[in-house]
Amino acid sequence: MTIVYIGLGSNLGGDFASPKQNITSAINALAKIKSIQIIRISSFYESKPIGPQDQSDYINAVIKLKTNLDSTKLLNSLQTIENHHGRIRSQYWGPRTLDLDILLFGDQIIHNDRLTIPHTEICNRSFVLVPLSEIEPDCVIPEKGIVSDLVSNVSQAELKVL
Ligand code: 5RU
Ligand code: CA
Ligand code: CA
Repeated sequence: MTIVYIGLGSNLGGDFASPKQNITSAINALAKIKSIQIIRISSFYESKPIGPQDQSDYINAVIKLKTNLDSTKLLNSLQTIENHHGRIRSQYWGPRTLDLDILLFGDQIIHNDRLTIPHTEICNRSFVLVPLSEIEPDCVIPEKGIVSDLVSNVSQAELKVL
């Protein structure tokens, strides 16, 4: 079994859902997969978009799970869930109904066509570090450090707990 941390984000509703409902629905979809057990769920955080700013505010969260899937199979499952939530890839870094990122996959360092783990920007983004440190302050990010130390180096004023 591998311990995995997933970052969730949404800043678009669909016809029937809000960003917050998209995050909740994605967690429920993950919980239904037999080879995945959810261990912890952070609070939901609202923040202004970072990167391209001509889009709506985001809801972000982080979950901890256990799985016997390999990283590629887990990625396939995440992308299926993104697609079921109406994810359309139009503009890079543009608005999305659902974004599911593998932040950490055990202690593995993975570089292939589809995955870079640890997620490259994990230590610069408060909307990832703050929820991650809420559920796992002692978490070690390979080659970067301990989450509770990293979080003190990012500005988190703009993050609002829901
Ligand atoms: C450049 C800098 C591009 C930071 C991106 C999210 C970035 C976001 C999100 C918030 C993006 C990638 N802003 N901007 N939450 N994703 N608040 O999940 F993150 S686009
Ligand atoms: Ca992504
Ligand atoms: Ca992302």
